[in-house]
Amino acid sequence: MRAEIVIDDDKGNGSQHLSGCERLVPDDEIATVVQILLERISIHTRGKADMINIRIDRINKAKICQIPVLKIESSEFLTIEEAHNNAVTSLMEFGVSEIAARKGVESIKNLSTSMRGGMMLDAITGERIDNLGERGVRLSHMDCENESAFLSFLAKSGVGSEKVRDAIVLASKAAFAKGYMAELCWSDDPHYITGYVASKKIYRRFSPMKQRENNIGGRIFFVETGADLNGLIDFFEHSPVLVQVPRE
Ligand code: PML
Repeated sequence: MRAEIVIDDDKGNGSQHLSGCERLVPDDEIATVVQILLERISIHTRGKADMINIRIDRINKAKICQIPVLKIESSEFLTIEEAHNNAVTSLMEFGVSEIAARKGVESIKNLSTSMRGGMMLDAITGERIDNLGERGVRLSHMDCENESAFLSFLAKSGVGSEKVRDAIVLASKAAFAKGYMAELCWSDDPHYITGYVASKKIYRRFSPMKQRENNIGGRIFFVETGADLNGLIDFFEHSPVLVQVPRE
């Protein structure tokens, strides 16, 4: 089963997506997992959400794909500019052109409001190639295969929060897609300034990617020129995956 919780903020002119989380679990764990996700959401919103949507879907177990977790690396820099430049260098190492990498950084910096999903850019030209507007492409149907093994893998890699857990599950799913080349992301959480660049093998964290108190963040997926975009979006949004950590 898939349990998803989404919180929205209704400002009177339609609702704005604030946050969400999901788990893929056997039927008998659904009630526990919904309770855990609700507690997590109430910590996040401190009870201020206008709307909390809980959605439970049945997933065909035979369709779930087991995929490997990305290797985690972390670097700290003195300035945002230095972190951005190093993120660009990493993107280039992962096959993205410099012009596309810089357009990716600028695309997030220039957002006037955070997007619910991510933008897809051609990895060579840096042109936006999806037509999903402000919604962007939103990855879902993903979880780690074994929560305690995953958390111990994260601890050994020197990271630990729920935010990082979810980002690594997401980046690992994205990296498994045909046509994907790399990802750039930083959070819209005003208290969180670490971001990352991911490739098909590595999740490389960079800090600081933005000023504290800045509540704008976003995701860019760099896509191989000529990739099957609809197939890629379908995989991102609908294919169930469980992320595995290396065996001890
Ligand atoms: C988000 O808030 O969705 C993005 C999380 C980025 C996590 C970066 C990290 O610390 O690894």
